[in-house]
Amino acid sequence: MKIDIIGDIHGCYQEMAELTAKLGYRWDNGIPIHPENRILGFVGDLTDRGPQSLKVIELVWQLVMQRKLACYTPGNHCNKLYRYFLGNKVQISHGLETTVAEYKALNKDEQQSIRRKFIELYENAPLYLVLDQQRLIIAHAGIRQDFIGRTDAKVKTFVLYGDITGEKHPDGSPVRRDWAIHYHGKACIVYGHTPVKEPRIINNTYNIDTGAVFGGKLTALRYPEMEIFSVPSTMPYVEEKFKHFV
Ligand SMILES: [Mn+2]
Repeated sequence: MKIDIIGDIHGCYQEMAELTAKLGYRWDNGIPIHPENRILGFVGDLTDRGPQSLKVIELVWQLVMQRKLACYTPGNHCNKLYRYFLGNKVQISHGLETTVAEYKALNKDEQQSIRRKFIELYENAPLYLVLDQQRLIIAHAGIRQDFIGRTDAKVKTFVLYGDITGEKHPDGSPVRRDWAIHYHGKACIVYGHTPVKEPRIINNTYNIDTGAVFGGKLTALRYPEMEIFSVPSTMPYVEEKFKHFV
């Protein structure tokens, strides 16, 4: 299987379009198509904070549900937006406010259309993707080796939020353990969720969330070649959002 896996987009549609062009996809009728049968993969967190979240949903829905040219697994922001669209009471914060503002600016028919598409995309997505005869796993915040194959609540929390301890840093952000340094599995794990300045590659795990929405870059991993492609972000740079590993 030949797949180009794209990190957390968070509404950065323009960067995503540029990145697919850099990867050799040709935009035909508003859809990126690779001349050599490659597909796209999305690690989740399509929306929130960035300028064009709904356009990203529309495109990923078309690629995954209509054209079967991509695979997608949800992130924590996707999960929250899904609950919002179901009518659940969720806090409109941490970037969801931008997606909701875009949504509210639409007319009723457009609202219904994007809401249905996102619900369909989300409900058809696995908690994490197991691809290429289990040699490749795509999980939003990563996955522990012993969780692979499981889909219970504990695993759901892990793949959406990472290895959280329940504690918080002084700035209110959750404390996350560094699961990747303990990973020794054979499968390659591609994930995002924690913005890093450069892709973090350790023990066959690839964090490709290079903070596009915080002014970093949008990154793709070309599999199985394991080549990295990035485009710079147009968003203002927010240094404190990037995690530095020692
Ligand atoms: Mn996330």
